[in-house]
Amino acid sequence: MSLTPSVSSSVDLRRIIDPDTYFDNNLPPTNLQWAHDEVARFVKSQAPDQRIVLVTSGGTTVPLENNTVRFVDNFSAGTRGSSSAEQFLALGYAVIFLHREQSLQPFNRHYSHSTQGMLSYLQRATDGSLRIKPEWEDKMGRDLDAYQKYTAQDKLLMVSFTTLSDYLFLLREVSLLVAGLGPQVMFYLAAAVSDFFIPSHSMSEHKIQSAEGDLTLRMNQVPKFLGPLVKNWAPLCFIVSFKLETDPQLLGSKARHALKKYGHQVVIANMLNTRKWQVWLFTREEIEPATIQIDQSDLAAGHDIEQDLVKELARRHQKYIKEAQVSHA
Ligand code: PAZ
Repeated sequence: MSLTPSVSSSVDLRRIIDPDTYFDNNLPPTNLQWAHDEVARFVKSQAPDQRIVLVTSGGTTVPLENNTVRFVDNFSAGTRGSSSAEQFLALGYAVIFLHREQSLQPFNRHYSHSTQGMLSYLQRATDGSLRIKPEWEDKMGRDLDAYQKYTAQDKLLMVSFTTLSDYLFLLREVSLLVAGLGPQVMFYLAAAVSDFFIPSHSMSEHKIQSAEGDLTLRMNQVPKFLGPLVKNWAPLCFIVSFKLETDPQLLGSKARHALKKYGHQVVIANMLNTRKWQVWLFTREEIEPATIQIDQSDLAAGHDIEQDLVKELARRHQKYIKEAQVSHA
């Protein structure tokens, strides 16, 4: 069975992959209005000079059927995003955490996806009560305290997505709500967003039937939303995008190409297999990228590369805010 888009005219096809018309041709997520209200409330509750970061995290799914039984997914667990959110909070940022549902979340991330499961952290005490195992008490206590502190201070807002379409609608909504704050807002776009999708009207309505034989999928290219984000939705904000490759020959040129094409502030380049201990930070101003690297032994001892990466980005963001203030004065 072929899922080749049913539209025959190339004019129609161009309309579908145009970022401006994407939102007219695809359905918004059910939590869009909730997200709008919550983000508006969250932004309003912050002090006027509060630095805010939108962290996107985890992978988008691409449904194959409108009544979705099957979908295309990707590898991202949300490690980068959830760890980075913790680091941003520690540096005083208010964090909007736009994440894939069920992916890793700040502070919870060490326990929720443990290979042994949640129960491996617990034991029965002699009096029959349920206790955290002594070896986990300190770490869990610290994570619990941090999570409760930031939540009580209204510094962490979680918004979830599942599909590519959910993600794009929510990204636009949040961008438009925070854009008015200008330079004090950072976008940290670590989510692994699909490059290909099947437009809603080209998808099989119901579960694809195996009785019809082999399945051939034809997917359209996802419109490049970094362009509208940088130019129209949040032109004054500090925007950090990510570039992931598996072929080292491509990484640098693609990172530079993105900076040139979209004109935003930073591209973080990483390779699939080394992303947890090595990233490169590209800007338009610097000819050579800055390398951020940790020892693999540090990683094993609990030092995440995001500590160094986020610290460096926060430093550059502060400079960006200062420069914007000077040029505004
Ligand atoms: O979620 P994770 O920690 O396993 O992976 C992080 C990442 C590789 C998805 C991120 O660093 C990244 O590069 N995001 C952008 C991917 C892209 O090029 O679309």
